[in-house]
Amino acid sequence: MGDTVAEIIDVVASSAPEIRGGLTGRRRKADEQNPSGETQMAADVWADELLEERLTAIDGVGQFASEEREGVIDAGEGNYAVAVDPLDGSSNLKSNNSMGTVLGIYDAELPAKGTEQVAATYVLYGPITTMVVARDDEVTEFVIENDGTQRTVTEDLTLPDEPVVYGFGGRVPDWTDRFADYASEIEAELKLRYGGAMIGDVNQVLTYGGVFGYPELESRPEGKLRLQFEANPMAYILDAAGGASSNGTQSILEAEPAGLHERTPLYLGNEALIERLESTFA
Ligand code: AHM
Ligand code: MG
Repeated sequence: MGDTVAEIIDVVASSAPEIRGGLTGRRRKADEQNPSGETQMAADVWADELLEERLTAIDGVGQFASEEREGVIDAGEGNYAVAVDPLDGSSNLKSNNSMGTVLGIYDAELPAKGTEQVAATYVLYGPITTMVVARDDEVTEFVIENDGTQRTVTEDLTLPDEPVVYGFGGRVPDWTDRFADYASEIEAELKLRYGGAMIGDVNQVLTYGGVFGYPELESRPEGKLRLQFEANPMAYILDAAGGASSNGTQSILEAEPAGLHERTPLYLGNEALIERLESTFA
């Protein structure tokens, strides 16, 4: 049997230049909403269809699920399930800022706990296209060339010990008191870097050390980001890079999923900063 996980990662890498290339003409809104009730961009729908077609064609893939579609697609006999956010941060298309593609590979039927992942990856469409892959507790960063070739830039990527940056989502008046308490401590210590796309914002934390949060909100205690498609893969990557994740009370990877499109507050970064968040919340 071939290496299905490697095949999945290769498909994401080889599709990245095409996804990026197709953004130009797809900055308009689509007429649809995704299952989370958000207006889709034409690029969201297109990237979703492209990845669905290619990933379900892999023999070892049994299930495909995406932030942009309601149910789980049955892809045949394969053992692995893939959960995708085809274009994370697509609201940044209008202002031409960074965005990404996120994917978790689960050795279980979806929805599944984060610990069921065997690998996770994200592509960052920044000034250059990079891809970060976590597998077997090791994180590697690649540059993806225009022809889809992967060139390794950092092997065994780990979070710097000394944290430097932070980025928190949501409107400040909508933050809960306990999150505002934590944020005011962090603001006094670290430097704000926030771009409004989780992939870009977490990639800065992975590069410089620090903390990212899309927190619980007064108006929405469950936060914004989705457990299966966004939180679990990013938590898996940060964990493999020596960092930590939390939903406020426990590791994201240990959270039991209640549904495919379930949202969760998400905090990621250096272990000490995540521990501090949990003790502020306790
Ligand atoms: P998306 O997957 O529909 O693009 O939504 C997720 C994005 C994240 O990238 C980002 O952290 C968050 O939404 C920002 O939300 P907001 O624009 O509400 O601050
Ligand atoms: Mg997203």
